[in-house]
Amino acid sequence: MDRELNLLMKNITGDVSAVAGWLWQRGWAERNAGNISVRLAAEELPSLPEEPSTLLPLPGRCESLAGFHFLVTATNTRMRDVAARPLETLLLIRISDDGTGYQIVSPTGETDLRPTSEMQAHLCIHEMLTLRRPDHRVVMHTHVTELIALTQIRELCDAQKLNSILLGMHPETKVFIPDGVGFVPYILPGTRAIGEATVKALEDHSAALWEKHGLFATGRDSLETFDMIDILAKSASIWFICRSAGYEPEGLTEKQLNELAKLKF
Ligand code: 2HA
Ligand code: ZN
Repeated sequence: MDRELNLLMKNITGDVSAVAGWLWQRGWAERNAGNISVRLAAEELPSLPEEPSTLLPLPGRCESLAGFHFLVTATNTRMRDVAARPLETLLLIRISDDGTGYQIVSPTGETDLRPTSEMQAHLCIHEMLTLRRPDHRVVMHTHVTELIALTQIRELCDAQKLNSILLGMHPETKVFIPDGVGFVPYILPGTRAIGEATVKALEDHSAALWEKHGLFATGRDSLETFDMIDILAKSASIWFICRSAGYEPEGLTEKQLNELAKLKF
């Protein structure tokens, strides 16, 4: 591999591979569960050699992302392998100038690796983020057991009900995820329809919970995005622990939540 490209890949894959390992260790990434994409900033991409590589079709047109580079987990990749072998499991791609296709920049040469099966959702979300929240460059999807379990309870399948639980279980949740999560009713994964529904849910939230499937979260970097997922999982665990012990958790009061809303970090 070209020396400059190799160095670039080492720099940009470090945090993603660390987080991939944590997702696996936390039990939120069974088999090939989960996927991560990062929109790269121009300054992260020192003049890469213009190697002609095959133009591959994107699942849907996304003109507003034309020319952007993304680091993205390959389909059928295990998070534990992303942690152990990032250069063999992460793709660096460039969206074509007309937004209909992409080229694989790394690895160089012929490769069977292709972007995540949830690429549609990732691209739809990145399109929305570049317009509404351009500092959020990371999109992370993972199967957080505790959060999925909440969506197996029909009466909780509603953003307001989920947030009244999640925000009330621990002060940190209100402080770091003040708007809580959006909710996406069950839709077949890997489709544009679920991508569009997720974009809608993420317009007012930094995370969206897919019914009976998992979480999509966005953030400025991989570590911040992981932290948010971790905090949400903690809240859900506290709720289940109280319920399993036979008690209805009290939750923080309105006054306590209002106080926390004013805290600055
Ligand atoms: O990447 O998690 O939703 C595998 C999945 C699909
Ligand atoms: Zn999934």
